[in-house]
Amino acid sequence: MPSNAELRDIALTVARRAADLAHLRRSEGVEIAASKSSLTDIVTRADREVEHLVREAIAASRPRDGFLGEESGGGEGTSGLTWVVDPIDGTVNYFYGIPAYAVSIAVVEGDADPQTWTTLAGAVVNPVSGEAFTASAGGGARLNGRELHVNGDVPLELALVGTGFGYDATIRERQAAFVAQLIGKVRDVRRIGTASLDLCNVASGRLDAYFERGLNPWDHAAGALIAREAGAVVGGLGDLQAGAELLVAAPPALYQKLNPLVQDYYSAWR
Ligand code: LIP
Repeated sequence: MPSNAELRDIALTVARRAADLAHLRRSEGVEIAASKSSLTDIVTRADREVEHLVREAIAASRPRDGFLGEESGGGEGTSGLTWVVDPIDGTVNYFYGIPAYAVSIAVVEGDADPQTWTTLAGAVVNPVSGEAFTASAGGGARLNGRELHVNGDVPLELALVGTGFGYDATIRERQAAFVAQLIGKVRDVRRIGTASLDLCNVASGRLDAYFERGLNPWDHAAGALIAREAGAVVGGLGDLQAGAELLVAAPPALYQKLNPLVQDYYSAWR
């Protein structure tokens, strides 16, 4: 079994190659290939091409590992490891040319289920800025090789909080209703549109906290490890691990202040 650091280095090498391709395709113009859960939930030809590159590169390097990708689905392995990949997280930003999208690659031990997996390593690369966020379990988090640490404690009213919204309009309205309740209690809210970068922003102190309901496993697999290794608490709804039901990430003291507000709202969500 390779070390977590070796797995991190594989994730970073492949993520950088994928980011170069995503950036090139963006410069050539982006076409929508299809829509998924709703008309606004789009997939571009580049999403599919980038995921193919990632899947081929990982298969060459780690042929016995499993794979779970946003666009090409799952593939069982025999090694006990599974690579969890979002080829272009922040697809809408990518389509509009907003420079806040990322290649997110994580490797987990166990089933590809956020409730049971153990994340061993991950990399999140922003193709526009070239920023490469990485982490290995127990090995810390880095941005372009520089160690990352979350912000120190801030009172709730001075916290800059990131969040996001789903592709279903009815769900978006309910998520926005909570933001309307929260926004007067914190410094401000940011909706960047890319969960993996939101989690890296918590890790690097560019956000004090982040929460979102409705994320897919590939959206948060790498970013959650990077945030945790930088000192954040990353939790889910109630006793659940971070996942589709809810993800909350913040330094420990702020987590204790923010999480009860988010739990109160989302625990009543039916
Ligand atoms: C996106 C997430 C983001 C969320 C968006 C979308 P995608 O993932 O990263 O946090 O708010 O609605 O789900 O679809 O771009 O891979």
